[in-house]
Amino acid sequence: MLQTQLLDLADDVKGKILLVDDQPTNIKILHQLFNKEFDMYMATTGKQALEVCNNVHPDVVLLDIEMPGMNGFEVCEALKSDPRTANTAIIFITAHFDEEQEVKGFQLGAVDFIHKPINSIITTARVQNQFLLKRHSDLLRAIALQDSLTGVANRRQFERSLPDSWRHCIRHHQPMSLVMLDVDFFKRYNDKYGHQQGDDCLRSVAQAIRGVAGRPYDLVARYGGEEFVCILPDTNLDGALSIAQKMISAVQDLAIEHAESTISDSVTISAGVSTIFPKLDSSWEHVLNEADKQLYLAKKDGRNQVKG
Ligand code: GH3
Ligand code: MG
Ligand code: MG
Ligand code: MG
Ligand code: MG
Repeated sequence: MLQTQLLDLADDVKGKILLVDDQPTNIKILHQLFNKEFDMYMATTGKQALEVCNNVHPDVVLLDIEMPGMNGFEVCEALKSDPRTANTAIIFITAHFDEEQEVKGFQLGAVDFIHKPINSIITTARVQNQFLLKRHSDLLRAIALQDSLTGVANRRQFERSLPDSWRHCIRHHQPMSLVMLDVDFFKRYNDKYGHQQGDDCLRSVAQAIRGVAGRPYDLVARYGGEEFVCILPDTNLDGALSIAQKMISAVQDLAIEHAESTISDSVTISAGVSTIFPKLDSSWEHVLNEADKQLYLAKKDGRNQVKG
């Protein structure tokens, strides 16, 4: 997974540009400038722009300010406040220089302004610069926050995400669950099949676990060694137990031979679940310890099961 994600960021993969303007003639001019080099997407309203961003995740958005309904500033604000689209590079297109508007645009998180009438050389240079910056920061983020073996989030990303999910659940008065997962008898697996195959096994297990935690705000991270952790915002204990059980089944369905396991013919995992209604004065270390405790109980009770 990591490989494919990094490949997506390679220079030979086409970037994506979204053009947003209520006047199709403006879109047409910009389209002609970038059409050869980039995959192009178009929107004539703010609402449509948000839909396209959520679906295709463009690298750069060229955004008109004056539009009926949702204007460009509102679109920018919405994109920046959603973690899934917050990294999009937003360049405003304006009819003329207006200092107040530019200050506002930069404060909302835009990276640049382009003024009409469009100068093709300047516009192309600015968009290409922003596109390259975006790609490089995507690459750095992927390296810094992904586990290089399995492609899921690494522990650093887990530690960054946990307070965010915590705050989200406080704000929305929702429970938050954590699932700790650990591969059963993995030392024996390595001893029997070798470290290389052990690594392959961890990759497959990680993908199987991630395949289950599929909602946009769920996070699966490699916590260390053969342990994974999953943050499930807006999820109560029953929901989390059911997700953990699906993860256990998904790993069993991989049917990775494990001749040295005393509980199954194939690789299995155990899971511990902990749920809390986060409060400002409660600590998330407690939830983590509790999930760990439940995982220990699952191991003690025979493995290949969840406790919570
Ligand atoms: P239990 O069912 O109680 O969890 O037993 P276990 O053998 O899985 O647990 P233990 O903690 O004794 O061993 C974990 C093993 O995981 C030891 C270590 O060699 C292996 N391991 C940790 N990280 C990696 C890795 O990145 N690659 C490989 N191949 N093995 C790893
Ligand atoms: Mg307009
Ligand atoms: Mg372990
Ligand atoms: Mg252990
Ligand atoms: Mg283990």
